[in-house]
Amino acid sequence: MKIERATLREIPLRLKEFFEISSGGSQDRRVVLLTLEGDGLEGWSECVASADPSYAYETTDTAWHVLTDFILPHVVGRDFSGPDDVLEPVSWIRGHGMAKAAVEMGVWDMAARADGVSLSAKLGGTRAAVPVGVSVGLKPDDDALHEQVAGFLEDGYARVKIKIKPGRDLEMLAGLRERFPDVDFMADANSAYTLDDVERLKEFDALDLMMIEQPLRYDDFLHHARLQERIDTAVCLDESIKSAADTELALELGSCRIINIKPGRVGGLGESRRIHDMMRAEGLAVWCGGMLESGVGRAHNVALASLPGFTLPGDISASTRYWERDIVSPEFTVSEGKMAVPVGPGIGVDVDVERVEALTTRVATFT
Ligand code: OSB
Ligand code: MG
Repeated sequence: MKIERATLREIPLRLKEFFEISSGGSQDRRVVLLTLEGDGLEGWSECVASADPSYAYETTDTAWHVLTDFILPHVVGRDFSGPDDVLEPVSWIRGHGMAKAAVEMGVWDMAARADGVSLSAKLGGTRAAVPVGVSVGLKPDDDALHEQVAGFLEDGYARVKIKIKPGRDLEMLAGLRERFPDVDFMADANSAYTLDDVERLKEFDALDLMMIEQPLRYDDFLHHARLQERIDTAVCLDESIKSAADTELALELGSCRIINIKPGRVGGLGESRRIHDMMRAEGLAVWCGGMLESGVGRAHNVALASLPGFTLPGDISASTRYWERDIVSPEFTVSEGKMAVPVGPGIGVDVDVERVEALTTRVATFT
């Protein structure tokens, strides 16, 4: 294969609602889209970096810089065999997994189209529809939270993830549990706690949560292991896991029982699949996280989530949960807790290229 042309674009997309987590928040997403062309094929992907470095060190601007100054100049025009080796010329670049993942994922789309199969099939997906949940941001008060949760349950989501932080945790979750006794809830702290909070975190055990996601520091494996020893609720790691090697460390130490896999965070779909395989071999569950993607990133996520080990509902919500209007058609929908996996070639949805071009605030092209 060869990438003859790469086009990187940034478009602004406004979420329907401000999305707040313990480490920050956003409403105006700066979406970076990559289009690859070669061998008469096209590949689309999205770089999931956020505008600010509150979730990860990468940002829209660092990703743009690393993609345009270091990655794309080294991969465009070179021969490679597929997604597994396209990034070989830039293996010397440390970190910047979200920037790298954009290229790797675009090549997965190209490779699937080359075979005339869906991205799901190309990855080894086994399911036509995947269970999906929704992630609920921090709300100023319980009334607003209960109202939003009730609405999402009406929409049919299979589980509801609640963002928490000190001051908005135990009592808030207990109120939800009382009002919705049978709902599958989980909590995501985005690193808002320390091991000193273990007594409080232990009290979460009474709430019958599916898991608690990333309670401690974004780079801490040891304390997560100490915490998991002391609480019954399963610890799920998000921010901490940036590679299969991190997964090995977490498994060795017992830092978690569940992993939220985001292909951008771990450097691509190939690494996502390796993490999936490692967890599956241990009999542990994974699920696909989200980064408030447009329909392009969502298409990659839903294809990944069709692999057999993604047994827990992902943060893969309907297009209408995020946007007034998505940039792909058909838009992604949820019915009875599931999202259909596109069956067309590659990502299986059409990008509204005209609208994307009209929205583009900056563009870089490589030939
Ligand atoms: O921690 O999973 C997270 C969004 C941005 C950054 C981090 C996270 C999230 C979400 C949203 O929870 C998931 C989604 O895309 O719906
Ligand atoms: Mg998370």
